[in-house]
Amino acid sequence: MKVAVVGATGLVGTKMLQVLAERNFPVTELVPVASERSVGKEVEFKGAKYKVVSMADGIAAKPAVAIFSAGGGTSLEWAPKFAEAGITVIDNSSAWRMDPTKKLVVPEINADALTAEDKIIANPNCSTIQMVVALNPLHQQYKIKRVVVSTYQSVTGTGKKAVDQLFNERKGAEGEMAYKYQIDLNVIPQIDVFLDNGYTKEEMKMVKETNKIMRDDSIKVTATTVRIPVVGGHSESVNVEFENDFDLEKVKELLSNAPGVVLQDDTASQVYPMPLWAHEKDEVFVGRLRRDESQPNTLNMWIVSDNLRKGAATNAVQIAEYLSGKGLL
Ligand code: 2RA
Repeated sequence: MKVAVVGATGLVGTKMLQVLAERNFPVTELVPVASERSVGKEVEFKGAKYKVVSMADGIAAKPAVAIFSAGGGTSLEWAPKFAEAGITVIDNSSAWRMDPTKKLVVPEINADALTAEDKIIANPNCSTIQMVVALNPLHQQYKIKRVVVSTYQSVTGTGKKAVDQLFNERKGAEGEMAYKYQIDLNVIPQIDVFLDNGYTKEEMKMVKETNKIMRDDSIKVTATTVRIPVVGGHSESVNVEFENDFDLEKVKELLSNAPGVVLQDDTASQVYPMPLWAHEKDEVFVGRLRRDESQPNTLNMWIVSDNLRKGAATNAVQIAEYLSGKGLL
């Protein structure tokens, strides 16, 4: 299958190539696409070098699927052009996520909604993906009423410039700033821009995307999203109130058997999810499971995942795998 990766030279695009290769997605020809200033650069895929082409040449190459990670503006402009040419777009930007005519997909939860007519498919925000993968099996069993989440997000979620800022600061070197403030030895309680309601855009993504992916607008979500000087993945402290009471052992069993989830919950041995361990892994790691003793039917959990993998590249490639497996491409 001919596969285009749009935004192939960025942090997520590079990870897309790595994940496509690792998972042995049946790529017969790779079409790396990027903005004009990257055209002609080379990217590596399965040991071979490929020249980056322009958007127009990417469409002309007629791939079956194009995985976009090129920012919202580019996606708004170009995804419809790819789709009109019959190419299925899986888009990692926020451009189409809340469009009611587009599906927002986490394969473990709602891939069954996909049809051959879906030509632009949205990949959710990283912090939302890892949370819903862990919440969905519990929602099926106990029905979630409300979620209170605080995140501890890796600088890789911002991109290469932010990773460089962190390591420059650590070395004491001058460099460009991705954030308004120093990130090393700091915590920044702002991810993306502030909205009129006082929340950030990232926080409201966690609210709205959760409802859409889990196909249940009755789930109430409130979020505080925070940037920390870490590169391995995003961590989340999640407090979940259920309609029904739960048994903690049964919760552990449900999570152990849930697709894409790894239970890492052995407090006696001080084993719990950490970005250091989640880095370069495709799963969502869950631990620190305990009853919230301050109110009934409420659980505390700690969720960690590599945001560039399950939070971006892996989820997008899994969507492509689903489409390919069902003959929808
Ligand atoms: C972040 N959620 O971590 C974003 C990336 N999509 O900033």
